[in-house]
Parts: sequence; structure tokens; C-alpha cells
Amino acid sequence: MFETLTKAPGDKILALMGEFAEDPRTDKIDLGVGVYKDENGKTPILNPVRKAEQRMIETETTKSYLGIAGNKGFGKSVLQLVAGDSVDHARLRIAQAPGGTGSLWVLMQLIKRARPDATLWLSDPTWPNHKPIADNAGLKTETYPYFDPTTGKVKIDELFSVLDGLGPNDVVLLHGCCHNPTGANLTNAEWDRVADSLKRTGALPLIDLAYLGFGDGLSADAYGTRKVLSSVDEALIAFSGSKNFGLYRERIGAAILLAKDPDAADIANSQMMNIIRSSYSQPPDHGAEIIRTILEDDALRAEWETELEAMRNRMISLREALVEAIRQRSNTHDFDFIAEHRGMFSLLGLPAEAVDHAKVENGVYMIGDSRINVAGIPENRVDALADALVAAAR
Ligand code: PLP
Ligand code: TYF
Repeated sequence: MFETLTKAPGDKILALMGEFAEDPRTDKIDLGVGVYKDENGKTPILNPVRKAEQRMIETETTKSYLGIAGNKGFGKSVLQLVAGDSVDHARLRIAQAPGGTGSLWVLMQLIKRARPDATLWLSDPTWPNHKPIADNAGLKTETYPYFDPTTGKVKIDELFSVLDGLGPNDVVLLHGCCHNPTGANLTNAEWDRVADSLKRTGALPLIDLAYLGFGDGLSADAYGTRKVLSSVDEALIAFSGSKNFGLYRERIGAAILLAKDPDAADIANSQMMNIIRSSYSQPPDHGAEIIRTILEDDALRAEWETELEAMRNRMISLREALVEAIRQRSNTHDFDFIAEHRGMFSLLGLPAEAVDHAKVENGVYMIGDSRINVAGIPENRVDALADALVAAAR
């Protein structure tokens, strides 16, 4: 039967990870896959995570099934972390899911059930896995203008020229903060305008919140999501605990829905439970129990917030150092936008030949669209990286 199959396309980001691993040069620099790295180039296990795991080993009494929605304490804490007091929690439902990806998958299946003909609008550009997940759910996709690579900024007028023309048959995928791949984000005033537009047109927001706390802080990064929640009747959120808790391989995230009232929330939630039951039955507990333990314990939570802040500040100072080093070499302000961007990424707006030049000549690996992961910059190699980027851009 397999002879009917043809080779499926791979993921360019994961492919680059493999290519980097095989490069024998010892001075190579990995700015590819979006994984946080510390000053030693390691992706550490956070201290509160280790402590929570230790506590779990000592206190866990069963490995029996958890239930379709997953860990209840996790759900309650994550709703508070994401939504705060922006909306009546009786209108919210949450299902723990395998990562932000699993959450997006569940939510897109739900959109398909609710409105099979809906169009899902993705930012141009967006995370390369958004469209495949939508394709998998059988959803039509379109793109809305988002990023201007010549300025490094959001094309705000063009964005609203599309957003304001949408209707109830449309779903808009918004990056809650720390846009991937561009690093360019909406201001609070622009989020206000987005919320207002959604309310007026009746388009459904699907917010991808994969980097909460990686931009300007936990509550600053939740501004847009909370503004939207407080403005509209219905919304969907895909939360990921991969980056902010450093739990990548534990596959922990959550699918969240907002309905117009508690009864409507129950109905939509029953469909979400049905989707989960017929796909993977129930989520794994380990990552959820870690996050629950941390968020419910004042000391562990404070320690987590401190470590999250250190990761965030490190990325911001690397951005500033890189901009300064480029400025010294090129005598232009052409890359100043890197310091304005937030989150793990910046899209440099370089042509494919320049990306290739940096890789071949200097062992600097970035994604083909010229996205860099700023957390991958070794502190002591900022000058070498600036040399490579200036040479590649020439
Ligand atoms: N959404 C965006 C924008 C991402 O960058 C990622 C990155 O991994 C995800 C979702 C998926 O996260 P997870 O690894 O939790 O599935
Ligand atoms: O954009 C990134 O690099 C991260 C990690 O299929 C990632 O979001 C990349 C590709 C993928 C899954 C995760």
C-alpha cells in the first residue's frame, strides 16, 4: 500500500538543526531553532522545575488516568496566568494539550467543527507550522500583511486594511507576543485597535501564546490577549509552556476557549473534549504537574519569575550588544530594529544569498528567511557575528 505515497515535505527549521549538528567547525554559531540557550550555550532545566520534579517523586501516589481535560490545578493556574481578571472565568474553558502545537491542533479541529467553511488568516510571515496544522484540520488559509522587511516594523495600515474587512466566517491567528519569525510586535494601542476591529467585524481571534514572559514581562506580554478577551464574545488561545518553563520535550500546553456565556462554553467544551478523546484520549501529566506545582507555590513561583526575567533580560542585552557592534562596523542604523524587537527572534530582511554566505563562510546558521534566534548568540562572539552579518549583507 505504501507505494501510493510520495515523500512529504520536511520542516526547514528542524532540518537546519540537523545540518548544524553535522558542521565540523568548532566556531559555528547556531541562530536557528527557537530554543533558549544560556551564556554557556546550554538549554538549562530551570531550578524551580527540578524542585517541583523532586517534590512530585516524593508525593505522587498514582499513575492512574488523568481525564480528557488534564490536570485541573494546572488548568486553573494557567487561566489565571493568561487571562488574569480580564474576563469572567465562567466563560472560559481549558484543556491541557501536548505543547502549543497540540493546542493549536485541537483548536483548529474545533474551528472546523464549528465553521467548516471558515478562512483562517495567518500573518505574512508566520511560524511555518501554522499552515500545515490548518491544512491537517481541513481549514482554508489566507495571509494578512504583517511585516515590512525594509524597516523591520509591522505594516500596521496594511494589516488593518485586511482585518477591518473580515467577517464572522473568518478566524484571525494572532501572535499574543514575541512574533515568530519577525520579532516585531503590536503596541498596546495597536492591540486596542485589533480588539475593537474584532468586536466590530465578528471575526474570531485565535491567539498563539508560545512566548509569554519572553518579551517585556508576564503581564506586559499578556496585554493583547487580555484586551481581546475583555472585548469579544468568543476567542481561542493556544498556550505553550515549552519556552517560558523550559519544558520543550515534556510537550505541555493548553487549548483555551472563551464563549459568550457559561452554557455556550459547556457546549463548545464538549466538542473540544470529543476531539481530544478521538485523537490522543488524554494528555500526559508530567509537564502539567510541574507547572501546577510551581504556579501554586509562592516560593517556587517567585523563583520561576526571577529565572524567566533573567532569560528575558539576557535576550534584550544581546539584542543591544549586536546592534551596537553592527553600528560600529557598518556606520549605519540599518539594523537598529533588532533592539526594538522582542522575544527570541528577529527577521533581518536579508536575501537568501546573504543567509547562505553567513553559513558557508562563517558558520553562522540562521533560518533561510533570515530569522535569527537571539538567545543563540554567544556573549563572547557578538563581534564575530556582527562581522559575519555585515559581510553577508554587503
Ligand atoms: N507557536 C509558535 C509561534 C511557536 O514558535 C512554537 C514553537 O515551538 C509553537 C507554537 C509550538 O510550541 P510547542 O513546542 O509548545 O508545541
Ligand atoms: O520556531 C521555532 O524555531 C520553534 C521551534 O516544527 C520549532 O518554534 C520549530 C519547528 C517546529 C516545531 C518547533
